[in-house]
Amino acid sequence: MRFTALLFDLDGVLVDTAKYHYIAWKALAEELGIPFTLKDNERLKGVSRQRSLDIVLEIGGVDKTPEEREALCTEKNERYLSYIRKMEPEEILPGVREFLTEARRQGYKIALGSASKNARLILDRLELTDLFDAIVDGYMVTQAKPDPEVFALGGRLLGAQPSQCLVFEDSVAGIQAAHAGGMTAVGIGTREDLPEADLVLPGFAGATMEDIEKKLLAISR
Ligand code: B16
Ligand code: MG
Repeated sequence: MRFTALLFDLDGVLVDTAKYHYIAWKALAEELGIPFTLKDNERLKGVSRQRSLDIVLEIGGVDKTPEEREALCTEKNERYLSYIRKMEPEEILPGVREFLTEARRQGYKIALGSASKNARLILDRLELTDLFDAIVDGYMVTQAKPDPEVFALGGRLLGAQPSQCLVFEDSVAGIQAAHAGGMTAVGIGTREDLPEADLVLPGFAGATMEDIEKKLLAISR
């Protein structure tokens, strides 16, 4: 076993919260008279709440004071939370629970590495919290991906060296963060979207760590 620690991004890897972020940002953008599309929403993935608001305001060419920005972030988050509080375990992406359960059984340590300040609430709603040895969320880091901070802290909390850490990520910035931290990155999505990933999987349905380790070993030879 080359890897001892598995680090998971949340949105887009374990669950699709992007759709709730989209509904909440779109409602806010509409109030401000800013057009906001699903394509625009792609730019917010993996990005912090404050930076997401900056992007929305940039799209509309709208300027706001720091106080107004703070209030808008709060408003967006309240709307987002109204959906998150109603999430059900059925919303976990296919194969994720089985993959985490089996990896734990095999002795891998597991951490979350998310930019979201709502990460703990989401894991609780999905009844996934008990499967994690460590949780790093948006409250615990100051630098956003592609800075490696979120994964470096996760690896440390699991007692693993970077070379022993395998990161699962759906965003380009997240893959770059893993690499900047000296870790190996599995992209969840398509090779076209994640060209820098060491390996790409469409999702966790049918995935096993044996298979992933074997494929990564073959590539590194
Ligand atoms: P919150 P991840 C990220 O989660 C989302 O992809 C991103 O769209 C969001 O703005 C960010 O969390 C902050 O979320 O407003 O809940 O603090 O992909 O890093 O798990
Ligand atoms: Mg993500």
